[in-house]
Amino acid sequence: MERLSFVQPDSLRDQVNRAASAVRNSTKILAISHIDADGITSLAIVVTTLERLGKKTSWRNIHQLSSETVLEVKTLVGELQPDLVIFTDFGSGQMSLVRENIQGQPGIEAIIVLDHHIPSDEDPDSWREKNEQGIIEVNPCQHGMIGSSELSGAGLAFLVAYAISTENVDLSELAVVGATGDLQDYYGRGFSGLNKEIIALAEQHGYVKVHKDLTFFGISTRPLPFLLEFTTDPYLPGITGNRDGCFAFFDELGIPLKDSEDIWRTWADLKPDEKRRVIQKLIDSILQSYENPKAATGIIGDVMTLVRRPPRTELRTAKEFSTLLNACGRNKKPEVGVRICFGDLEAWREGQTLLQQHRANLASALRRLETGGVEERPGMYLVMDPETPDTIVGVVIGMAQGSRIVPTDKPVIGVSTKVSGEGPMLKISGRAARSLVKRGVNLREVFVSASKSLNDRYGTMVAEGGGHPMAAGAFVHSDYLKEFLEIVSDLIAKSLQSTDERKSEGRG
Ligand SMILES: [Mn+2]
Repeated sequence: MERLSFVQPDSLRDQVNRAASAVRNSTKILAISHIDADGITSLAIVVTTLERLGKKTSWRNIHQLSSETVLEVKTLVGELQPDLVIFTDFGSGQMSLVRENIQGQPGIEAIIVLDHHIPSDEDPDSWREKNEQGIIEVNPCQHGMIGSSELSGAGLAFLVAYAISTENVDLSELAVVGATGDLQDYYGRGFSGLNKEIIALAEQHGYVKVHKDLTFFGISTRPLPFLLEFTTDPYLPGITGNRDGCFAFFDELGIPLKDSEDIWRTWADLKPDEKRRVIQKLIDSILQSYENPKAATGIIGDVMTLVRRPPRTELRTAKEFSTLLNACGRNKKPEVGVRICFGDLEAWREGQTLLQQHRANLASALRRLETGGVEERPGMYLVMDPETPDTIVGVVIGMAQGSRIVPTDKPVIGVSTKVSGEGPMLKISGRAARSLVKRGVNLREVFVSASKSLNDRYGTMVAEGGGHPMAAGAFVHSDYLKEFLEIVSDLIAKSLQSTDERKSEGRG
């Protein structure tokens, strides 16, 4: 049986195989990827595969593929003279940049783009044309799949690796970590599509075990009381952020916090009966304080244990592994994350330090937000914090929404006015609750069309948007920020209003 027979439709499988043969035919490769956990794992999968093939490989993570950063890639191409350039976890939305700056550079025989974000080329069949031009674009969105939930960048990189050799099956672990980092399981509600197939393969080969368990962050590393203290999704009244409340919680249940050797117990150390009692009490407390009983459903879900990784470490569950990698990326050390994936112990230690810093940064940003850092506008809750670095603004607003510090009836838009690079571009992040997306709010479209109208108005590139309906981002020139936010607020307000009208018409 063909090893990739689970990859459907055939057109996608052919495209994966095409990428695999372009890799085999190359000699010197430059691999470029995004800095989040999915981008880091995608890159680690690609680089490991290339090194196993004995190819000369250089790699680099970049924050976002933009008109500025593509020039860095162009320079690298000039220096390294690769015959193949591989982009992972971005590229489909920046195809014109790739065409203009990378294609046709001396020595380049082929370009591979492995992406799962919505492509910028409107023609869904455009990948066929690009094959002829030496750009092999593999994107599940072009084959009838949903790129935000059915396949991650790392999953796609894994499919190519597996097409090259079944011995790369161990890399399925990293594919699971990448998909988890991109929240493709929708907060523990379960994986679908090719993600599910890859997980089944990883399970079958003994790399991953999926079981229903508490979905909170830190079930294999955090001492019990701190596990609850830092839980923000859902926000646990009287428990989240309340250390005494956490101790009292376990005290009331008569569950010891330390073992016989005086070592903190983690969730993974609890007996089944103890777990049941804790879960029951958590559900009771959520039901008491939330109008919607659904708030309690997300606390139990599929947990992916990486059974070959050391217990009581961040590498043991896909969720914590991906958080560790995200911490590296957000602290501008994505290469440390890639090296952690390679199994480098020193990098792992450095990553742990970055994770601690990252948590401290998040906590202080949330505290500022809670104490008056939110402005309500017609179409959004706006968070403009000069202290929050642009690398974490997206997570901060996501957590603020998850923990209901910011209401969910409108999207939350975050702006970091603290620019990390030299340039004048500011980073904007947006998050919309699932219920809003169901009602038709699409943040990606809003950011893309707001950028387009500004660019058209000024006849030059002042803004660039992209992402997913529920989580999107944009880069905007600082001089045009005010205008951009006004357009965004108007667009969202209109789309909320039109769904309200439809609703009331439906009722009448
Ligand atoms: Mn991704």
